[in-house]
Amino acid sequence: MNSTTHRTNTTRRNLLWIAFAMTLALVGIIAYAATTVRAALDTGEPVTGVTDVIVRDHEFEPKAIQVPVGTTVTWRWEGQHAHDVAGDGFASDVQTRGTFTHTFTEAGEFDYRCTLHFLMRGQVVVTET
Ligand SMILES: [Cu+2]
Repeated sequence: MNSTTHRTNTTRRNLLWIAFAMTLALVGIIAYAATTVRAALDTGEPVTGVTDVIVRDHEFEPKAIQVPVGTTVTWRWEGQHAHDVAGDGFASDVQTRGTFTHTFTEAGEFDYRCTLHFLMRGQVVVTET
């Protein structure tokens, strides 16, 4: 093996290690991102006894509430950035302050989101009285 061949082999081995390490790092980043996104999209158990939802940067608090039919839910903007509330049959303006209200007249699970921020998700569970 002459020195040029040796250098080429060493370079190739180094490149393979770098590719391997980068692949491992990429897999780790993807796994972490998937876990983070899944956690963010999960609105969890709905909170009862609450009709106000705070619109923060960048989440709804609480993420999920449970209210009886006929309840008017109020969203209050408290963040610095613009957000909206968009669900099936209800939608606020994109706004940075103020409130938005919607009265739920039918039972069901109403998912909503902020159309500007993919991970901002919320849910209103409306129960029969
Ligand atoms: Cu938003």
